[in-house]
Amino acid sequence: MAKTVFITGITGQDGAYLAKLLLEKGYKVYGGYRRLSTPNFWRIEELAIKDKISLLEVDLLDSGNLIRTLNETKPDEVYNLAAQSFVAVSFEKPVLTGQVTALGVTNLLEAVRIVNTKIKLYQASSSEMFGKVQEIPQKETTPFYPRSPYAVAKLYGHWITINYRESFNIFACSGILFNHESPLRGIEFVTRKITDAAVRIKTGKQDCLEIGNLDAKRDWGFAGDYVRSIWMMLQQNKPEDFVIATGEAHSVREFIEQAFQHAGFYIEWRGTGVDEKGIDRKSGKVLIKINPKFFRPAEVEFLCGDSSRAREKLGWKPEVTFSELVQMMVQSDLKRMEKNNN
Ligand code: NAP
Ligand code: G4F
Repeated sequence: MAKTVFITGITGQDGAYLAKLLLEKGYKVYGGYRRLSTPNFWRIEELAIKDKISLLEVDLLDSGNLIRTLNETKPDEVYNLAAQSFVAVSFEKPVLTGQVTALGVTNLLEAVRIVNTKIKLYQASSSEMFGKVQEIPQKETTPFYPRSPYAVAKLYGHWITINYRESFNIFACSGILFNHESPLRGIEFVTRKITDAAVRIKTGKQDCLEIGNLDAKRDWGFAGDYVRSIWMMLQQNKPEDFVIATGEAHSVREFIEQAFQHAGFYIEWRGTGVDEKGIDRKSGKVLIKINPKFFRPAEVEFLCGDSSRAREKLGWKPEVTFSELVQMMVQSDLKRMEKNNN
């Protein structure tokens, strides 16, 4: 019989890709979205799956709402992808971030405990929990050192998931996913901000890109590859947590250079610190400027993961390389620009 799944955060990047994967596998998919005055379905529309998903208004902050949802949908698997997921905003809205990203997980675990402890649950943990890294590369046994209210909230979500697994024998596990991007990435995250700007500058719709810390390094993978690992984790015989990463770190600076190259610009860097600028070699125009407003009160300078456990036990590996990812995102933004002309 076809399995049933309930995904929180269906309107987000991972929710859209995971729903597509599970529909292809024959699942009946319920997707939870929070109430907004204008629903935010552009990702599942872009993947042409909106009509195949049963959409439900569900908020992680409302425990009764979650209990009723599980009672009505009777899922075999629940994927908790919903969160206040933007690190920068978590410094401005630390309480909201804690309520959604930390306590929201307990609300959902409680719903599973009350409705049916046979439901398998996936929790979206994050490499941000490694923060000020204690070991290079980071793996499942690396000590955590969170550097933002977001990361602290995710760490709570991580440990409460382990606690419900150990206390109530619930099949609950976490994926500690390193940064993963795609054409469906939110515009506020640095990669999509860069690819969108490269295309806008190319088409004369923007003058330059204002950016924060150029030298932060991340282990960037493709979201389509990462949601495969998420599904694989819930198909195991016993619940276990896994690091998911490519094992390569690249700087924001490198991401800019490659993205702008795909848009036809060769960036040369001049100056230092906040006065550093990225200049188009051909025209001499300043295309990149530093704006300290994008610096974080506490920064995560470097993340690079070791996903050996997932590669051995799940048989997972990433398929899209860093260069392919950058190219894919620029091309998709170019296409969008041509289609919408905005
Ligand atoms: P995303 O695009 O920002 O999506 C987050 C989702 O959470 C959106 O659907 C959002 O709804 C929903 N949401 C926010 N508050 C909610 C609430 N109170 N109740 C119900 N839904 C709520 O994030 P993503 O990149 O897909 O990431 C998925 C999950 O993985 C997140 O938990 C994130 O923290 C975690 N993660 C992401 C990465 C990454 O690199 N992408 C890495 C590690 C972990 P709206 O559309 O209405 O805002
Ligand atoms: O793209 P970012 O905002 O992603 P960040 O903070 O690494 O968080 C993302 O990945 C986490 C996994 O490690 C997820 F858990 C989380 O939900 C989210 O998906 O920033 C990446 C880096 C940072 O060091 C930031 O300071 O880029 C730097 N950066 C430099 N200039 C910028 C900018 N980030 C943004 N968003 N905007 C800038 O202008």
